[in-house]
Amino acid sequence: MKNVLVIGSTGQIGSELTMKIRRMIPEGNIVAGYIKGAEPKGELLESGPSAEADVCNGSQLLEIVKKYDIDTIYNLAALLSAVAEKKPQLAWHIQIDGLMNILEIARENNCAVFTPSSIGSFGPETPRANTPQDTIQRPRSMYGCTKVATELLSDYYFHKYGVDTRSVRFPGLISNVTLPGGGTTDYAVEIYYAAVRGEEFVCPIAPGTFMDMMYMPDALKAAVDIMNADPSRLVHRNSFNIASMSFDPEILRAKIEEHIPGFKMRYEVDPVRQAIAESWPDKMDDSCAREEWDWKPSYDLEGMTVDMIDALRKKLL
Ligand code: AKB
Repeated sequence: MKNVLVIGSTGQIGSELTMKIRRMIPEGNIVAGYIKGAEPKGELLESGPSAEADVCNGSQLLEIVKKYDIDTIYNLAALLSAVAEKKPQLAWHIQIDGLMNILEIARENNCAVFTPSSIGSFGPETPRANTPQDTIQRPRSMYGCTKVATELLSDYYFHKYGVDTRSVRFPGLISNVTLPGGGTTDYAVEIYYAAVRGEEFVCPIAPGTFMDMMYMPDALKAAVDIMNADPSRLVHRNSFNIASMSFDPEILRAKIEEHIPGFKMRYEVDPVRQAIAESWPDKMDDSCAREEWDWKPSYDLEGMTVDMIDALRKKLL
């Protein structure tokens, strides 16, 4: 990995991943790819090259790959689960037609490709506890359908054409730089913003609904480590279960209240998000990632909560 294109560089993951890779490879061309209306600003704009990179525009992507001699593409363009239920055709177009554009460019230009999958690739028939690496994947959401297709297409390009595709199944990601937009797990980010602002939080997910979650620094480490992993050790490719913590809204509320006494939360359950959440694993088994590329998270719920509150106090107050 030397010259990298991050597609979706201004999103929740991209804004932090681009900066991390720029710090890791200061001599490389680390291009912040964006779409119109979501242009990079501030440090992201000033610390390296940026370019309009719409996944649905193959010739635009090809031009960037040639101009910057790109060898690795992080494809972070996606509509998240709740939004994808409102715009299923658009979600398919971005997530699958866009992926095909990227994989074809990667095949012709010898690029490695990371396209994240998600806990959303599982469905109601999947075992919810210690969800195995290789198991039933029959999601009922459009987001899930695109994530299963992403895993299959990425493996197809590896087996048929030798394209170096690798990825992970991200849990819900909690971060303090860029807000997520339109996901089922967004509540676990928004709750911290409300708590630090001293506001009551209205939770769209019902008590007792457990989902896998992860703090952004661990997610970024996974995204980098999987692409740097020794390929001879990889039995799997698309995509690895990775896990670090699992909680329901009550456990999260109680943990935040330990640090912000008096924090209040009430429930207004969103039926679309709740149905999706109930079809997702409680906790994935990530032993294959641990064995094949030494995956190990650093943050638990306590460590993340301390860091989130500290970062948000500096940002918001
Ligand atoms: C979502 O909630 O849609 C995403 C995800 C878990 O993939 N955060």
